[in-house]
Parts: sequence; C-alpha cells; structure tokens
Amino acid sequence: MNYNQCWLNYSFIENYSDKDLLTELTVCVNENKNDIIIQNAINELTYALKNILGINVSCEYQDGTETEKVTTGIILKLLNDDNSKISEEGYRILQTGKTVRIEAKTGQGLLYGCFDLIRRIGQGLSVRGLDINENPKNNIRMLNHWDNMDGSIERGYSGKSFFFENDEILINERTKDYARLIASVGINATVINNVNVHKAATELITERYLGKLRTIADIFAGYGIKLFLSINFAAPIEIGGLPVSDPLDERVQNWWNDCVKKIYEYIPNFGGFLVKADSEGRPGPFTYGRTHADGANMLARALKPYGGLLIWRCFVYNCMQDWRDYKTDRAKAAYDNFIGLDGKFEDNVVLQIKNGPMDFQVREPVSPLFGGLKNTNMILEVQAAQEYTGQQIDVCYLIPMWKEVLNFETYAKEDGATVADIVSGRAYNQINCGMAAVSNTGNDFNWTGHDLAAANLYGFGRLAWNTELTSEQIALEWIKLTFPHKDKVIKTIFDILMKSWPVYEKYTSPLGIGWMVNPGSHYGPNVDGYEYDRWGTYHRADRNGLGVDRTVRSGTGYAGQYNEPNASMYENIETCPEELLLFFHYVRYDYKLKSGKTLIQHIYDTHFEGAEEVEKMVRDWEDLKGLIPDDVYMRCRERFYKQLENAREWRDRINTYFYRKSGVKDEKNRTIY
Ligand code: GCV
Repeated sequence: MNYNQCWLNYSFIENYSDKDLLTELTVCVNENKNDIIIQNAINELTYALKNILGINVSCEYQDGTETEKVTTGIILKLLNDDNSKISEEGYRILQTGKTVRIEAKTGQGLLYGCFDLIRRIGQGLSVRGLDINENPKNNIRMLNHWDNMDGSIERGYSGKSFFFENDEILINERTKDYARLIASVGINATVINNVNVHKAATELITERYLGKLRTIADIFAGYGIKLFLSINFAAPIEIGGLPVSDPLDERVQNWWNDCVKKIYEYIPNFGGFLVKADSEGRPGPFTYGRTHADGANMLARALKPYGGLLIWRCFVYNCMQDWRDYKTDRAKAAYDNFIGLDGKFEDNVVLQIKNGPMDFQVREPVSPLFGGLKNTNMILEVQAAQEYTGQQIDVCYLIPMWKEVLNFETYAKEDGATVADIVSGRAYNQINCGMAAVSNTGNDFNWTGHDLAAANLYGFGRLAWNTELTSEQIALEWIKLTFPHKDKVIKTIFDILMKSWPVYEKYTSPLGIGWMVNPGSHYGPNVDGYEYDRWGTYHRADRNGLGVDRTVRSGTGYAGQYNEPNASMYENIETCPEELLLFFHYVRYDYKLKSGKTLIQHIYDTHFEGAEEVEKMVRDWEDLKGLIPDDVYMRCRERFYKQLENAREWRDRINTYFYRKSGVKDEKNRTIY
C-alpha cells in the first residue's frame, strides 16, 4: 500500500487494562446479518482488536433475546424497540460484568459505536464501567472536495485527487480506505468534485459516469456515507443543448427532472447536489434576472421525489467590484444576497454559509447570516484545506477557530442562539442542517501533506458529531491515536497544535485585516498583492493608519448586519474585540490598544514574536527525534523549516511595509529591513 491510514494505523498497546472484556464477540442483528454496514462494523472492530491488542476474535451470531444470556465479551446488538434516547445514527455503549454492549437502531449506529470503542482502546483508555449514549449533534456532517477531473485539486496541498485522473473516475483500495477514515469520525456525506464545475465535470451527472459513480456510492454506503455532486448551473446549455439555463424556463426544469431521474436509477441513495452560482465567474440565475431562491428551488424540486438535498452556497459576490467609495463591501455580499430570501426556499434546500463574511481568513467575524436567516436550513462551511492558513506547510490546528465560530452568540432568539444551535437545527427545529468542511486530503502518502494537518480532518469529523467537544480533547484524542504513547511526544505535539493558530495569526496579517497574500497561490506575504485587491481597499493602509471602516456611522455599514448587541459592539471601537479591530475600523498607528501598546508597535511585536515562536516549534519538534517514527519525523521537520522561512518572510515584509508607510520606528530598535 502506498499510503498510511492516519489515525487508523493502530499501533500495538501492551498491557491494556481491559483486554479480558474484549476477547469474544457476539452479534445480534437477526435478519440484517448480511447488511454491508454491519459487516463493515464487525470487520473494523475485529481488525482493530487484532492490531491494537493482538486479540483474534471470532464472531458468533445470535438471535433476539439470546444475547441477554451472553455473559462475556463484546455484544453488538441492533435494537428493534423504540429506545428514544438513541437516534437513527446514535448508539449506546454499556459495560457491565464481563460484557461490553454496543447497541444501536441501525447498522450505521453500530458502526459509529464500534469506532467509538476502537477510539477508546486505541488511546489506551479503560472501558470499564462505561455507560454512554451518543447521538450526533448535527445531521449533515459533510466533506467538500475541490477535486477536478484532470486529477488536480483546487487549493489542494496533499498531492493529486484520489477520485479523478485524466477525466476518469478512480476506484481502488483508497476509495474504501477513505470511506473508513471519514466514517470513523462520523462524517456521513461527501461531495467528491469541485464546486467550480468545468469541462468533463459537467458531465458527471450523465450516463458517461453514472455507472462508476454508483460503485463509489455503494462503497460509501457501506460506511454510512452519502455521495453528493457539485453541478454546473449552466449544464442544460453546456451538455443539454438548450439555449438557456433559466430556472423558470420549463425546458430547463424538464431537463433537470430527467437528469435527476436518471441519476437515481443508477444511485438510489444519491445525496443530492451542491451548487456554486453567480460567484467568481460561475453561471447562475442572475443571468436571467432570477433570484437564488428561483435557482435553488428548481433543482430542489427535481430532487425532492427521491429524498435528495439541494445545497446552495452563499459564497456569492462580485470579485471585480470596486469598493473605493465605501458603498460596496465584499463582506456584505452574502447577507445582502440572501437575507431577503429567508423562508422562500423549498424544505430540501440547505444554504451553505462560509464561517466568515469574506473567505477563510485567519481571523474573521462570524457571518451575520447566522442569526439573520430564521426560516432556512443552514450548513456551516469551514475550510480544512488551509488555503489562507499555511497550506499544510505551516501547521495550523483549526479546531479552536471553528469552536469560536460555533460558540458565537448571534442573539437571534430571546433565549439566545449560538451558531452551534442554529446549524444543529435546535434553534429553529430543522432537520436538514449541519457542517461541511472543504477537505484537506489528496493522494499523498499521509493523505494531508503535513502529518499534523490530519488533526484538522479528524477534528472536523469529531466536532461535527459533537460540537461540545473541546479543542484540547480533540487534539489529545488525535495525538494518542496517531503517535506513540510517550508523555513527551504527547505534550510536545499538543503544545504545538494548541498554539499553532495564534502563532500563525501573529506572523501574518494583524487584527482581522486578512489577505495580504501572494496573488493566485495565496501563500506567503504580499501586502498589496491579492488579486482582487486592486486599490488597496482590502486593508486601506495609508501613512496615518490602516483598517476598513465597516461601521454604519461612517463606513460600509457591514456592522449593521448583526443583531444587537453585536452590531453596537462592532460599531464602537471601544467595544469591538481587538482581534477584529482592523476588520471593523480604520485605526491610526498611534492608537493605544488595551495592552497599552500603540497599533504600530503591536504589529511589530506580534510579527517578531510569531517568528520566534516558530523557531521554538522547530526546536521542540527536533527534540522528538527517535521518539516517533523516523519518516513522520523527517516529513514534518522539512515542513517546519519551510514554515520558519515563511514566518520570517512575513515578519520582514509586514514590518517593513508598515515601517515605510508610517515612518514610526520600532521602540525596541530591532532590525526592520
Ligand atoms: C473553489 C476562494 C478560493 C477558490 C474557491 C472559492 C470558493 O475564492 O480561492 O479557489 O473556489 O473560494 O469557495 O468557491
């Protein structure tokens, strides 16, 4: 095999305390014995027990109540009663006497239960006395791959696609291992092609590809994962021979109805479509003077008879817009485009909203659509692929960022509604909600380019399952499942992960300003470089200060898109959280921050500190030599050195730029080039 299995590598644990409880396996699933998910659950469990504990268990099948008489070992049981504490995907694990019972209502629940047990054993945790009910907090837990059919991946930093090559679909061992990997952390849906649907990808929804897609969908189904596809809104024109793709045109509607019918003939459990429209050059309903509700509803109606979902992205903005006059603001675009459509969507439409109003910067406020929309299904979109956060060269553990987003209080309801409440469906009693991550995987040996970037993939799944887990818990779980259980290894990697986001933020763009990256690649510093920033309006730096005035009083008015008291909090420079100061306000270089430092001194200091902290990370990593597998050590070491180079370049470029702009010297007289 030319790749590893990330956290499913399963190292042997000597002297595991509860081995005696795990030496037998009884399965009671009655007529569902041949259900592929159940078979996979059993296989995963037996494989893990063999590798982690060296136990060879053989599986005994029993009927109905017979399992009550089993007195030793693991019991997997499909419940046929109405246990209201367990949802369709949930499970219970109960350890009493000499048995460990995993109970669920579905094969999928049993699979998740088995992976839970494996996770505990793999971390060396005791299962004695365990009594837990686990239900996912979010119904949709999805990955979005930005894989193109030529095998490239847009914003991919881990090699090539393992789904596509030369306009063909790849199906191999890796397809199943991918399913195992993501199911093991509870992911239940995936979109395998890029939201920018070009060329051959437009034809994915035709018979040219549907046979192979069915094979993939079946492999995924064995792990409880639904296959979704990104579609091209102009497909009726590009491959259907129609003159338009107007959603209100009957010919277009019929074309999509036929197309969807055909898809479901091949793939009865097909999940649905993901659509990027009217954004960054992609076609959409605006061409015909129609709304995004018109576009989304047309597709949703085609999918509805089969139970399919239509996921429509809110990342809609005009990348060419000129906002020198402060009237237009990219940050306002998603809200402006969608807030008036609240309540106008079919119930199988789900709006997918990026965590911030801009585009996956290292620091952004939460999108005001969360808290704004009240009658629409929503998915929170985050980016595990680190486009603007180090591109899987620089380490940046993103779970703490996502936790902040989830915990954000939107004040949408009198008794409060956090983003987690909204995307879980709790706030408005919705079902078709959840979380999606732009995936960070590729065909690299370790799947994620940087070995430590796998923590983001693992963490996304765990967080989407249970938004209440802490960043620390997730990091520790992942480390223990991935690395040898040595205190120094665990502590060092934990410390690196936990400080990686703040450190990355320090040496890149300050206080929420964002961007300042090389055009096209989006890696490395270039203050005026970002391709859509033609007038310096993304930072508005001049000789006196920098930052974008987004207040209602004197700026773009973006702050007014939030509910109170958030709107006032951001509007007022005194109450605006400092980490977002420059996102919301134009601030003079001599403005005093709460630390007592001037803005310009803060910029200098954080950039020096950030680079120094990366130097320390490199030293700490080098201290792990001999304690972790050599190949992992070397791969990461190489990346840490690149990160160091990057951090120093950011430090120097940013400090020099602002020194030259402001003419203010560093109080500490450090060298600024
Ligand atoms: C898939 C950013 C990225 C694009 C990406 C886009 C999106 O602009 O740079 O590569 O396109 O976001 O989310 O659609």
